[in-house]
Amino acid sequence: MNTMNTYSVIMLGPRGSGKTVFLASMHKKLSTQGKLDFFLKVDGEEKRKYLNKINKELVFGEKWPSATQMSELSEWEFTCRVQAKDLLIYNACKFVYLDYAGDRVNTEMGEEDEEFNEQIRRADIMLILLDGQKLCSLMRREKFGLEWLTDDLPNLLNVAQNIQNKPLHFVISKWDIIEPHYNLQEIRNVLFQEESFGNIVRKRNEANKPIRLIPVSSVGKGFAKLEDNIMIKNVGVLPKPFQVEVPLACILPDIIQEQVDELIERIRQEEDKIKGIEIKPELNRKEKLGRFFGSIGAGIKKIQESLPQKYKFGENLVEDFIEFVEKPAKEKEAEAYKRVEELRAKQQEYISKVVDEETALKSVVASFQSIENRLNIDFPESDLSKVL
Ligand SMILES: Nc1nc2c(ncn2[C@@H]2O[C@H](COP(=O)(O)OP(=O)(O)O)[C@@H](O)[C@H]2O)c(=O)[nH]1
Ligand SMILES: [Mg+2]
Repeated sequence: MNTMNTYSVIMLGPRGSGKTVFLASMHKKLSTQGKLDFFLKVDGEEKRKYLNKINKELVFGEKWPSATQMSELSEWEFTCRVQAKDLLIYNACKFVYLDYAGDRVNTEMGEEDEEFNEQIRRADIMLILLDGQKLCSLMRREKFGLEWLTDDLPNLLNVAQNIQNKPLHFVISKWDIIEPHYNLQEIRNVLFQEESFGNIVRKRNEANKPIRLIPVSSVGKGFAKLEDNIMIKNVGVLPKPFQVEVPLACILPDIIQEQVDELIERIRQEEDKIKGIEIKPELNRKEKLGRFFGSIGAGIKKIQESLPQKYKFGENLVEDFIEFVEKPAKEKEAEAYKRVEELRAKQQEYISKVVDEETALKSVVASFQSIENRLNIDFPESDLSKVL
């Protein structure tokens, strides 16, 4: 019997945007036990070998890994694991990435593709890769970039609308190429110039749904350079993957937010119907819980009980989330600094208590929170949830 919690990620990006290299680099960084308290194991010998091969080509090959080798291998299952104090290894949960090859993201794709739509419905989160190389071109108002803005981006956003209320991550690939010239705020401003981007962000802001913009680099600074729009590897430089673990780490914190909010809203509507008490939607989460359950503590307990098994990570977490998410955007960065130590302590406490799958999951969620918190410090512009 396999009861491990599984979360599925639908990953979209046109051909060449960096999906395969990103997965290989994330796998490399997270499959060895390093500074992080958790690690990944890709399911299937063949897939493990494949990712390792891609990574080897990436690091040592004269050329980049070839793009076409793997159309049939589009589903990747990563088991997230923790080594406890007793050195035993426990599984915590599983992430399934569906790599949607670029060709599927085009104007013709849409309602007719039932299988794809079903996969979107079943997914817990959508990850959209924004090609950093194209973004760089766009910043320079070059043809490639403008084409990307007017063709690729609207197509991607078209598909993104179908994910509806689930968390949405825009991951900017090839950040190493952008970073010497532009910062995230500048990139964000340019994206907002595309109306459909602004619209999707606005809609999600109004509905209070998680949305992020996360820069990553599968190779890190100095590994490659762009010459006439061709990506060239510098000789003798080893890759230092940048933030490749961050999108993964933000999945569960964002799912928790979305689930908790959904529950609060459902309770609000029920209370409204049953008792005929009209509860103003603009009350904040804590105020609502207090009104419904007499106290915030009781509300949190109730929320924790009502969450589907797959999203139960402990009362502490629900409370933590409600505390933090209520902070006004301007206070969030300062708050993130304050939370570094607190989260580190929590992480240490949780890892010391790992004795089974359930406690392993709590422990990885605590690690994820630390990583997410670090993102809020390093890139406050990354959070698109309260911008418009
Ligand atoms: N500089 C840089 N180039 C990258 C990075 N990731 C991918 N690339 C380039 O983009 C190409 C396409 O990446 P790939 O993962 O095959 O794209 P996919 O078609 O989306 O799977 C690679 O061959 C590299 O030239 C990165 O992090 N930094
Ligand atoms: Mg690929």
